[in-house]
Amino acid sequence: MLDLIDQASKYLHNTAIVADGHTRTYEALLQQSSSLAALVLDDESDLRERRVAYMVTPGFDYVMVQWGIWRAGGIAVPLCLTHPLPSLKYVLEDTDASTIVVSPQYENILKDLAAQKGIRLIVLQNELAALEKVMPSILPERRAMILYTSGTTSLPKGVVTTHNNLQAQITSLVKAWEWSSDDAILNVLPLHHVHGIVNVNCCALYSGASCRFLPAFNAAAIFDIFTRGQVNLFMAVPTIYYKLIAHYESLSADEQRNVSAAMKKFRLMVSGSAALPVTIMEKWRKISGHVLLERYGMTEIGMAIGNPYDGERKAGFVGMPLPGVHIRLVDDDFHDVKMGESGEVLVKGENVFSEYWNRQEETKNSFSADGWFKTGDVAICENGYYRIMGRNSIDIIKSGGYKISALEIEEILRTNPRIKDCAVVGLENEEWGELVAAAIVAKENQSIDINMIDSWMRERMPAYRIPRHYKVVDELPRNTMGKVVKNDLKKIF
Ligand code: MCA
Ligand code: AMP
Repeated sequence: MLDLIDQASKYLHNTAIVADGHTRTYEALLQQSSSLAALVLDDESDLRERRVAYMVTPGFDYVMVQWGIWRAGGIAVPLCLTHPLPSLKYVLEDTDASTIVVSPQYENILKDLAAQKGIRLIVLQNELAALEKVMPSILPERRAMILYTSGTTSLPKGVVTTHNNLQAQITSLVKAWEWSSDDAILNVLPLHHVHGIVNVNCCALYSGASCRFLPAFNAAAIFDIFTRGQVNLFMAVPTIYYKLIAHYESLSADEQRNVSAAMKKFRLMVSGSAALPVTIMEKWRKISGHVLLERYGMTEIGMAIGNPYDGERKAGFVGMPLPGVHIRLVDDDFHDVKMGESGEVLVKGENVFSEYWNRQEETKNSFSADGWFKTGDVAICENGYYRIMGRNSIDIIKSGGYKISALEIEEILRTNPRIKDCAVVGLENEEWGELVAAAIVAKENQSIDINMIDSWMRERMPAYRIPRHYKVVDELPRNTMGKVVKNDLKKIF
């Protein structure tokens, strides 16, 4: 997103990143990302959209690598830091990555795989030596990033955004939420999804603001940063607000007073990635003095709808279309529904992604004939405010803010030699939004040990996708067509 990088020269001496006790300026980001670009380019002049994957801890190096890949003309593919090897392998193979950049602690995880596949592995050491190289000129239509999202297919799809898409996603939020160079935000979100990458990192850095990182989510460390007055903005998923409230309730009265007083000075607090329960919104208002700004987005479109920065933020609603984003609600025949009726959310605008990586057919099917992206989410609009009612597909689960495909988990479970059949559903849960649950039918003469299945799954999937409830059943509830009736299945848990 080269405009983002051009912007940095306006704020050379501002603090860009604070992480691991180090403070780094925009000047350092420009200088080091240029060296990284020269390093990945090697003897070439332009990466020409080659995919560069990176597994780098949140902080200066993460942003430096991302910017370096963009400056060299590559497509940035951030890897999840907690994915087990099979998931990482899938992304590297699907994108056909030519290079992987890693923080030293991830070298051992990827070294053999990289060697096997002939992928160049760059291990970040200390500061990069200054390398001079002329950077390629990059048109905004060029593809910039691939993020993986689970959907209604059994395998995750790579969502491709161009520099232009990212620019539109960032500028829409910078305008709507009045970002400025006086802002300072804390980022505790994973950096392989839009929420952490675009809404927090890119918006902050586009504005000349500073972005502070924690290595992982930790409620006590977050409140510590809040009470030191080090940030004035915070954005998170509902599960994080739930966990922060739980931690707050465990504090002494004095500590609570300190945290509350600090939070009252914030400029803005935002929730998104999953529906914000009204109970969490209300509790948070009591302890922080903030009415959370709830917004709605998706990997394919960035942010689309948000409650107003100035104006009423309605509990249970996600607000109005964000700047530059067009929204329609339609019925099954793609006709606009009447005001107050529910319909599928369609989105158009420069913010909308270009394609699913190497999946032409799925890309085509995800747009209407006249070019509107079909989100699969159902909403109604009342007095100009949109309310998300649910999703078209029961096979998409949202847990901890992560989108999870029930079909993907089923596919893996079915490869277990003891399992004959299975079905996965999401169960409503206050903390996680939904919890993943799996019903399993054993193969004849096989017994199922749930603990064994759990460990077996953990080698194959990240923790957030692991079923939290299992039930061994004789058969799955099916309709007359033989299809599993997932709503009936939910009742047996
Ligand atoms: C982790 N655990 C879970 C789950 N995840 N249990 C049930 N359901 C889950 N989903 C368990 C772990 O197995 C472990 O328990 C314990 O919780 C702690 O695990 P850990 O991985 O350390 O979890 P955490 O660090 O406490 O994570 C909670 C979290 C995380 C911080 C809320 O889930 C998170 O960062 N979520 C944000 C995801 C996000 O950014 N989504 C945006 C994508 P045990 O030891 O027993 O196993 S959506 C997006 O980008 C769109 C565009 C949008 O609209 O924003
Ligand atoms: P992802 O594909 O991981 O980006 O997740 C996008 C999905 O998260 C959307 O399609 C919605 O189903 C859901 N989502 C995001 N924000 C909200 C919100 N504020 N309320 C309800 N659902 C949301």
